[in-house]
Amino acid sequence: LAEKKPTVVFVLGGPGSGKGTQCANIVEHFGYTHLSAGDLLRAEIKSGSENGTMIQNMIKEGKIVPSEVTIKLLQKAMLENDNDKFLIDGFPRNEENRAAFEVVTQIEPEFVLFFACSEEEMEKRLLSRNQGREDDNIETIRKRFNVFLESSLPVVQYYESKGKVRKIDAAKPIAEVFDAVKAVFAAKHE
Ligand code: UP5
Ligand code: MG
Repeated sequence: LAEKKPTVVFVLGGPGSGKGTQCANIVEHFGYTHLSAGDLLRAEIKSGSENGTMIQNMIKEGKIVPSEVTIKLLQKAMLENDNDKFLIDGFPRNEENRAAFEVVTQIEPEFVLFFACSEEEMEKRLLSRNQGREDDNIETIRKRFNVFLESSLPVVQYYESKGKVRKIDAAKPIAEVFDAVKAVFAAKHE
């Protein structure tokens, strides 16, 4: 993977901030491949892998799955894809995730797209999503919010200190959020 030297953009933001929704738009307009760490973990549960039960229990509790597991899935997905630019959605979620990914892959993100949104709005979105996600119930949602504040926001702050964060107001309607996202990617291609 180090030889492939892909371009990576991390897409971060609280649960329900719109990461997946906006990644789909970015893929369409800018030719990235979207890798959602959460989707990869959920696929692992479905495939009946030996880690499946552990992953399922952690997601139900809103906890962060050990980085070896997630990084392996991300690496495999990048190696199996011919594209050289990836959106990594929902990872890294804590300092350990971040540091381990750098050491293992030798990849640093080009920048970090950060979707800022109030908990009130995110809660409303998650409770009305209706996609049958086992973590979209109010008890698990509260846990996810706590983990985000305690463990994931520090990762955003770390990248902020390196000047890599592109912060987006994600509380607006989907099309307006994407206008702001487009401006970030357009600036990159100038
Ligand atoms: N919606 C989206 N944008 C909207 C807008 N602007 N206005 C109004 N509605 C909007 O959107 C959520 C809902 O809101 C949708 O119904 C959408 O239509 C609507 P979505 O785009 O799905 O938001 P997203 O930020 O992707 O929300 P998601 O729930 O996927 O975020 P999480 O970060 O909670 O979930 P993820 O799948 O990344 O992780 C789930 C769990 O997996 C974690 O809690 C953790 O246990 C585990 N995990 C790890 O352990 N390690 C990892 O690296 C990754 C995950
Ligand atoms: Mg998502």
